[in-house]
Amino acid sequence: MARIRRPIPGVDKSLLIKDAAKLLPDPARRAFLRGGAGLGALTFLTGCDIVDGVSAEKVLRKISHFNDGAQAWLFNPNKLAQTYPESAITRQFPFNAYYPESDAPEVDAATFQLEVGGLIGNKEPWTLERLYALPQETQVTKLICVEGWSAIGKWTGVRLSEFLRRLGADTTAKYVWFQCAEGYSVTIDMPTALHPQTQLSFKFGDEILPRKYGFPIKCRMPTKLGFKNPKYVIGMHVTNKDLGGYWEDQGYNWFSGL
Ligand SMILES: Nc1nc2c(c(=O)[nH]1)N[C@H]1C(S)=C(S)[C@@H](COP(=O)(O)O)O[C@H]1N2
Ligand SMILES: [Mo]
Repeated sequence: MARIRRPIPGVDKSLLIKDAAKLLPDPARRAFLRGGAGLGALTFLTGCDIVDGVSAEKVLRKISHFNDGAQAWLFNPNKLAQTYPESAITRQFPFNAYYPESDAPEVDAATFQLEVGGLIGNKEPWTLERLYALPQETQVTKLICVEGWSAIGKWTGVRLSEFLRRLGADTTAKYVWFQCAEGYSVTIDMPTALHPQTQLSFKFGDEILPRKYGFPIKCRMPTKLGFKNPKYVIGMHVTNKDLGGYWEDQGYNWFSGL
Protein backbone atom coordinates (compact mmCIF):
# COMPACT_ATOMS: atom_id res chain seq x y z
CA MET A 1 0.00 0.00 0.00
CA ALA A 2 1.43 3.36 -1.02
CA ARG A 3 1.90 5.80 1.82
CA ILE A 4 2.13 9.36 0.62
CA ARG A 5 4.49 11.45 2.72
CA ARG A 6 2.74 14.68 3.27
CA PRO A 7 1.00 16.23 6.25
CA ILE A 8 -2.54 15.09 6.75
CA PRO A 9 -4.86 18.10 6.54
CA GLY A 10 -7.28 18.75 9.36
CA VAL A 11 -5.90 16.10 11.65
CA ASP A 12 -5.25 16.52 15.32
CA LYS A 13 -1.70 15.18 15.29
CA SER A 14 -1.55 14.72 19.04
CA LEU A 15 -4.51 12.33 18.79
CA LEU A 16 -2.76 10.35 16.07
CA ILE A 17 0.41 10.21 18.13
CA LYS A 18 -1.50 9.13 21.21
CA ASP A 19 -3.27 6.48 19.18
CA ALA A 20 0.03 5.23 17.82
CA ALA A 21 1.53 5.18 21.32
CA LYS A 22 -1.28 3.23 22.93
CA LEU A 23 0.27 -0.17 22.54
CA LEU A 24 3.88 0.63 23.10
CA PRO A 25 5.21 -1.55 25.89
CA ASP A 26 5.20 0.01 29.33
CA PRO A 27 7.04 1.93 30.73
CA ALA A 28 7.82 3.49 27.34
CA ARG A 29 4.15 4.15 26.72
CA ARG A 30 3.59 5.90 30.03
CA ALA A 31 6.69 7.99 29.67
CA PHE A 32 5.66 8.77 26.12
CA LEU A 33 2.17 9.93 27.06
CA ARG A 34 3.40 11.77 30.17
CA GLY A 35 5.81 13.60 27.89
CA GLY A 36 2.81 15.22 26.25
CA ALA A 37 2.91 12.86 23.29
CA GLY A 38 4.61 15.51 21.21
CA LEU A 39 7.94 15.99 19.52
CA GLY A 40 9.77 15.61 22.82
CA ALA A 41 8.19 12.24 23.34
CA LEU A 42 9.12 11.14 19.84
CA THR A 43 12.71 12.12 20.58
CA PHE A 44 12.58 10.08 23.76
CA LEU A 45 11.17 7.10 21.96
CA THR A 46 13.55 6.99 19.04
CA GLY A 47 16.67 8.35 20.67
CA CYS A 48 17.00 10.71 17.71
CA ASP A 49 16.95 14.43 17.95
CA ILE A 50 14.00 15.24 15.78
CA VAL A 51 14.28 18.82 14.75
CA ASP A 52 11.87 19.23 11.93
CA GLY A 53 8.26 18.28 11.28
CA VAL A 54 9.16 16.06 8.34
CA SER A 55 11.23 13.65 10.47
CA ALA A 56 8.56 13.66 13.15
CA GLU A 57 6.05 12.70 10.51
CA LYS A 58 8.30 9.86 9.32
CA VAL A 59 8.77 8.49 12.82
CA LEU A 60 5.06 8.82 13.47
CA ARG A 61 4.32 6.80 10.36
CA LYS A 62 6.81 4.13 11.44
CA ILE A 63 5.24 3.81 14.88
CA SER A 64 1.87 3.75 13.24
CA HIS A 65 2.97 0.98 10.90
CA PHE A 66 4.40 -1.08 13.75
CA ASN A 67 1.16 -0.52 15.55
CA ASP A 68 -1.03 -2.03 12.85
CA GLY A 69 0.56 -5.40 13.54
CA ALA A 70 0.75 -4.99 17.29
CA GLN A 71 -2.83 -3.81 17.64
CA ALA A 72 -4.24 -6.56 15.45
CA TRP A 73 -2.38 -9.09 17.54
CA LEU A 74 -3.55 -7.62 20.83
CA PHE A 75 -7.13 -6.96 19.72
CA ASN A 76 -9.48 -9.04 21.82
CA PRO A 77 -12.26 -10.08 19.43
CA ASN A 78 -14.76 -10.45 22.25
CA LYS A 79 -14.16 -7.20 24.07
CA LEU A 80 -17.19 -4.94 23.74
CA ALA A 81 -17.12 -1.18 23.25
CA GLN A 82 -18.96 0.80 25.90
CA THR A 83 -22.70 1.29 25.38
CA TYR A 84 -24.75 4.20 26.73
CA PRO A 85 -28.31 4.96 27.82
CA GLU A 86 -30.52 6.74 25.28
CA SER A 87 -30.40 9.84 27.48
CA ALA A 88 -26.70 10.18 26.61
CA ILE A 89 -27.33 10.45 22.85
CA THR A 90 -25.78 13.57 21.31
CA ARG A 91 -28.40 15.87 19.85
CA GLN A 92 -27.15 17.62 16.72
CA PHE A 93 -24.97 14.63 15.91
CA PRO A 94 -22.13 15.93 13.69
CA PHE A 95 -21.88 15.25 9.97
CA ASN A 96 -18.37 14.47 8.82
CA ALA A 97 -16.79 13.68 5.47
CA TYR A 98 -13.93 14.97 3.34
CA TYR A 99 -16.42 17.36 1.69
CA PRO A 100 -19.28 19.58 2.91
CA GLU A 101 -22.67 18.10 3.74
CA SER A 102 -24.30 19.57 0.61
CA ASP A 103 -22.01 17.35 -1.50
CA ALA A 104 -23.06 14.12 0.26
CA PRO A 105 -24.06 11.48 -2.29
CA GLU A 106 -27.75 10.88 -2.93
CA VAL A 107 -28.37 7.18 -3.36
CA ASP A 108 -31.64 6.19 -5.05
CA ALA A 109 -33.48 3.71 -2.80
CA ALA A 110 -35.51 2.26 -5.67
CA THR A 111 -32.56 1.19 -7.81
CA PHE A 112 -29.97 0.60 -5.07
CA GLN A 113 -28.30 -2.79 -4.84
CA LEU A 114 -25.47 -3.69 -2.51
CA GLU A 115 -22.78 -5.43 -4.57
CA VAL A 116 -21.04 -8.27 -2.76
CA GLY A 117 -17.93 -10.03 -4.00
CA GLY A 118 -14.62 -11.71 -3.32
CA LEU A 119 -14.37 -14.83 -1.19
CA ILE A 120 -18.08 -15.50 -0.73
CA GLY A 121 -20.49 -18.20 -1.88
CA ASN A 122 -23.42 -16.14 -3.16
CA LYS A 123 -22.60 -13.02 -5.18
CA GLU A 124 -26.17 -12.01 -5.87
CA PRO A 125 -26.55 -8.28 -5.08
CA TRP A 126 -28.90 -7.19 -2.27
CA THR A 127 -31.86 -4.86 -2.64
CA LEU A 128 -32.86 -2.68 0.32
CA GLU A 129 -36.01 -4.74 0.74
CA ARG A 130 -34.00 -7.91 1.30
CA LEU A 131 -31.53 -6.12 3.59
CA TYR A 132 -34.32 -4.64 5.74
CA ALA A 133 -35.78 -8.15 6.20
CA LEU A 134 -32.60 -9.34 7.97
CA PRO A 135 -32.59 -9.71 11.79
CA GLN A 136 -31.63 -6.39 13.36
CA GLU A 137 -30.18 -5.03 16.61
CA THR A 138 -29.81 -1.58 18.10
CA GLN A 139 -26.69 -0.06 19.70
CA VAL A 140 -26.08 3.23 21.50
CA THR A 141 -22.34 3.82 21.16
CA LYS A 142 -19.78 6.57 20.79
CA LEU A 143 -18.22 7.57 17.47
CA ILE A 144 -14.74 9.03 17.91
CA CYS A 145 -13.27 11.11 15.09
CA VAL A 146 -9.52 11.59 14.75
CA GLU A 147 -10.17 15.27 14.07
CA GLY A 148 -10.85 15.74 17.77
CA TRP A 149 -14.57 15.26 18.44
CA SER A 150 -16.79 12.42 19.59
CA ALA A 151 -20.55 11.88 19.76
CA ILE A 152 -22.96 9.24 21.03
CA GLY A 153 -25.54 7.90 18.59
CA LYS A 154 -28.04 5.11 18.13
CA TRP A 155 -27.79 2.78 15.14
CA THR A 156 -29.91 -0.18 14.08
CA GLY A 157 -29.04 -2.87 11.57
CA VAL A 158 -27.82 -6.40 10.98
CA ARG A 159 -24.62 -7.75 12.52
CA LEU A 160 -21.97 -7.86 9.82
CA SER A 161 -21.02 -11.36 11.06
CA GLU A 162 -24.59 -12.54 10.42
CA PHE A 163 -24.60 -10.96 6.97
CA LEU A 164 -21.24 -12.59 6.13
CA ARG A 165 -22.64 -15.94 7.25
CA ARG A 166 -25.59 -15.53 4.89
CA LEU A 167 -23.21 -14.70 2.03
CA GLY A 168 -21.30 -17.89 2.68
CA ALA A 169 -18.19 -15.77 3.23
CA ASP A 170 -14.78 -17.31 3.88
CA THR A 171 -14.26 -15.87 7.36
CA THR A 172 -10.69 -17.18 7.43
CA ALA A 173 -9.92 -14.45 4.86
CA LYS A 174 -7.98 -11.49 6.22
CA TYR A 175 -10.06 -8.45 5.25
CA VAL A 176 -13.36 -6.94 4.31
CA TRP A 177 -13.21 -4.01 1.90
CA PHE A 178 -16.02 -1.45 1.63
CA GLN A 179 -16.74 0.73 -1.36
CA CYS A 180 -18.82 3.89 -0.96
CA ALA A 181 -21.00 5.79 -3.40
CA GLU A 182 -18.74 8.85 -3.67
CA GLY A 183 -15.43 7.00 -3.92
CA TYR A 184 -14.56 6.65 -0.23
CA SER A 185 -13.33 3.20 0.80
CA VAL A 186 -12.13 1.34 3.87
CA THR A 187 -10.48 -2.02 4.56
CA ILE A 188 -11.05 -3.70 7.93
CA ASP A 189 -9.54 -6.82 9.47
CA MET A 190 -11.71 -9.94 9.71
CA PRO A 191 -11.76 -10.07 13.56
CA THR A 192 -13.31 -6.58 13.52
CA ALA A 193 -15.75 -7.61 10.79
CA LEU A 194 -16.87 -10.51 13.00
CA HIS A 195 -17.05 -8.39 16.19
CA PRO A 196 -20.57 -8.58 17.70
CA GLN A 197 -20.96 -4.77 17.61
CA THR A 198 -19.91 -4.37 13.98
CA GLN A 199 -23.14 -3.63 12.18
CA LEU A 200 -24.50 -2.83 8.74
CA SER A 201 -26.67 0.03 9.97
CA PHE A 202 -29.92 0.95 8.21
CA LYS A 203 -31.29 3.33 10.82
CA PHE A 204 -29.99 6.29 12.82
CA GLY A 205 -32.06 7.03 15.90
CA ASP A 206 -35.52 5.76 15.01
CA GLU A 207 -35.38 6.88 11.37
CA ILE A 208 -34.13 5.27 8.18
CA LEU A 209 -30.48 6.40 7.93
CA PRO A 210 -30.68 9.97 6.64
CA ARG A 211 -28.56 11.09 3.70
CA LYS A 212 -26.05 12.92 5.89
CA TYR A 213 -25.31 9.87 8.02
CA GLY A 214 -24.80 7.53 5.08
CA PHE A 215 -28.04 6.42 3.40
CA PRO A 216 -28.63 3.63 2.65
CA ILE A 217 -25.91 1.80 4.65
CA LYS A 218 -23.25 2.76 7.13
CA CYS A 219 -20.98 0.08 8.53
CA ARG A 220 -20.86 0.99 12.20
CA MET A 221 -18.00 -0.38 14.32
CA PRO A 222 -17.62 1.19 17.76
CA THR A 223 -14.24 -0.52 18.26
CA LYS A 224 -12.76 1.69 15.52
CA LEU A 225 -12.19 5.38 14.94
CA GLY A 226 -14.84 7.22 12.92
CA PHE A 227 -13.03 7.14 9.59
CA LYS A 228 -13.09 3.32 9.64
CA ASN A 229 -16.94 3.46 9.64
CA PRO A 230 -17.91 3.77 5.95
CA LYS A 231 -21.14 5.58 4.96
CA TYR A 232 -22.97 5.29 1.59
CA VAL A 233 -21.79 1.67 1.31
CA ILE A 234 -22.50 0.29 -2.16
CA GLY A 235 -20.05 -2.61 -2.31
CA MET A 236 -18.36 -5.13 -0.03
CA HIS A 237 -15.56 -7.58 -0.80
CA VAL A 238 -14.08 -10.37 1.31
CA THR A 239 -10.41 -10.52 0.44
CA ASN A 240 -6.92 -11.59 1.45
CA LYS A 241 -5.45 -8.45 -0.12
CA ASP A 242 -5.30 -5.18 1.78
CA LEU A 243 -7.07 -2.84 -0.61
CA GLY A 244 -6.40 0.20 1.60
CA GLY A 245 -8.79 3.06 2.00
CA TYR A 246 -9.27 6.80 1.49
CA TRP A 247 -7.49 7.95 4.68
CA GLU A 248 -5.32 4.86 5.18
CA ASP A 249 -3.67 5.58 1.81
CA GLN A 250 -2.80 9.04 3.14
CA GLY A 251 -1.06 7.69 6.22
CA TYR A 252 -3.74 7.26 8.88
CA ASN A 253 -3.09 4.38 11.24
CA TRP A 254 -4.59 1.39 9.42
CA PHE A 255 -5.94 -0.46 12.44
CA SER A 256 -7.18 2.60 14.37
CA GLY A 257 -8.71 0.57 17.16
CA LEU A 258 -10.00 1.95 20.43
N1 LIG B 1 -18.43 7.37 2.51
C1 LIG B 1 -17.82 8.03 3.52
N2 LIG B 1 -17.81 7.48 4.74
C2 LIG B 1 -17.23 8.13 5.77
C3 LIG B 1 -16.56 9.37 5.58
C4 LIG B 1 -16.57 9.93 4.27
O1 LIG B 1 -16.02 11.01 3.99
N3 LIG B 1 -17.22 9.22 3.26
N4 LIG B 1 -15.96 10.02 6.65
C5 LIG B 1 -15.64 9.19 7.83
C6 LIG B 1 -15.32 9.96 9.02
S1 LIG B 1 -13.78 10.69 9.07
C7 LIG B 1 -16.16 10.03 10.11
S2 LIG B 1 -15.70 10.76 11.56
C8 LIG B 1 -17.53 9.47 10.06
C9 LIG B 1 -18.56 10.52 10.39
O2 LIG B 1 -19.86 9.96 10.41
P1 LIG B 1 -21.13 10.90 10.62
O3 LIG B 1 -21.20 11.87 9.49
O4 LIG B 1 -22.28 9.96 10.66
O5 LIG B 1 -20.94 11.62 11.94
O6 LIG B 1 -17.83 8.92 8.78
C10 LIG B 1 -16.76 8.21 8.18
N5 LIG B 1 -17.26 7.55 7.00
MO1 LIG C 1 -13.40 11.17 11.25
